[in-house]
Amino acid sequence: MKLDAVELRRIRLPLVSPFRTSFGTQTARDVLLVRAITPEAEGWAECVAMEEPLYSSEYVDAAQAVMREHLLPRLFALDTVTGAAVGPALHPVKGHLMAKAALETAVLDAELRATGVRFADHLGAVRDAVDSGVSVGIMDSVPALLDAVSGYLDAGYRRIKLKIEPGWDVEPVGAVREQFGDDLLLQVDANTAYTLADAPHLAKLDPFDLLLIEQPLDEEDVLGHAKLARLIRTPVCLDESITSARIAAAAIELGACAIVNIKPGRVGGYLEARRIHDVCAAHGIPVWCGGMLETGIGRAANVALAALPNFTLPGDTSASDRYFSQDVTAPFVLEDGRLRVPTGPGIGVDPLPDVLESLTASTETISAN
Ligand code: SMG
Ligand code: MG
Repeated sequence: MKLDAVELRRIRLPLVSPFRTSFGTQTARDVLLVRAITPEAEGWAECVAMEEPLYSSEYVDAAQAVMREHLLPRLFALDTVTGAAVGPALHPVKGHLMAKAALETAVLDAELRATGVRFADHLGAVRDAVDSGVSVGIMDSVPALLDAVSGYLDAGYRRIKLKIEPGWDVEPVGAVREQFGDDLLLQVDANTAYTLADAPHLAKLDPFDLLLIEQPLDEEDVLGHAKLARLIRTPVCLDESITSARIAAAAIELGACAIVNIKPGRVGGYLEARRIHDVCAAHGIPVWCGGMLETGIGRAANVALAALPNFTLPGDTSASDRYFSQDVTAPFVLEDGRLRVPTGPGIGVDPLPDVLESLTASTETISAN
């Protein structure tokens, strides 16, 4: 396949409600969509880099710049391009995993559409639908939180994840456990807000029988997570720290995580995400699919990944209306607390042209010659 051109399109979507984490509050998504144009087919992907470098060092303006200046020239230099060839071609460029992931996914989508293969089948999916969890932001009060959780449970979500930070942890988590009972699958995510010195405080979450605590410490503090894991009963899950299969293997050997959150954007693409899935499976470490407030484009690919065998915990694979009143594709909807894996070739969804146009802030097309 020859890569003729790539369109980089920025769209802006308001969120249905503000989403607050330990690192900031979001009210809208500024999304970079990538469209790979080849003679045989077009492929779509979504770059998960956020507007500001607060979740990780990447941010969307930088992702677009590195694609234009450093990544795309390397892809255009290839005589033929395939999804599998993208990673090796971009390897000399350090970092920028979210930008690389989006390019690999767009090329892979074009390739799979051209050959009539589903993304899910290419990855090795074993399920037609995946269990949906929901990530619940930090709220102004415990009653507001209980209200929000109650609404999500009524909608059918199979697992609740509460964002926590110092000052919003033991009390709200205890209140949710108390209100909704012991059967609720409940977990927390700190987005690096604590230090190892907080271990005695985090141990106060032990009685709530959480599925896991996600990324309590700094992304570079893998050893700290291993030490923390010996001081608390709640299983430690890593998100930000896991940027490759190699790091996943090291973190597991160190005892830094009992569970891994896999986000394809964070690790450089779905092919590396699958390698992490495989490394974890080989070590008996369950995984689940994270989320970056994706539109239907990114969500479709995530749902395909979440259908792999070792994704045994519900993911942050929520319905479109969790974040958006109008998605750019046909919306993903909960069916008995699950999302259905798309059935068409490639990622199996297409942007709705009118919606896409109405949300577009800018478009840039970069051609091979
Ligand atoms: O897509 O439902 C989603 C978001 C899930 O909490 C979520 N993501 O650390 O796991 C995480 C966060 C990162 C993004 S927060 C802006
Ligand atoms: Mg997280």
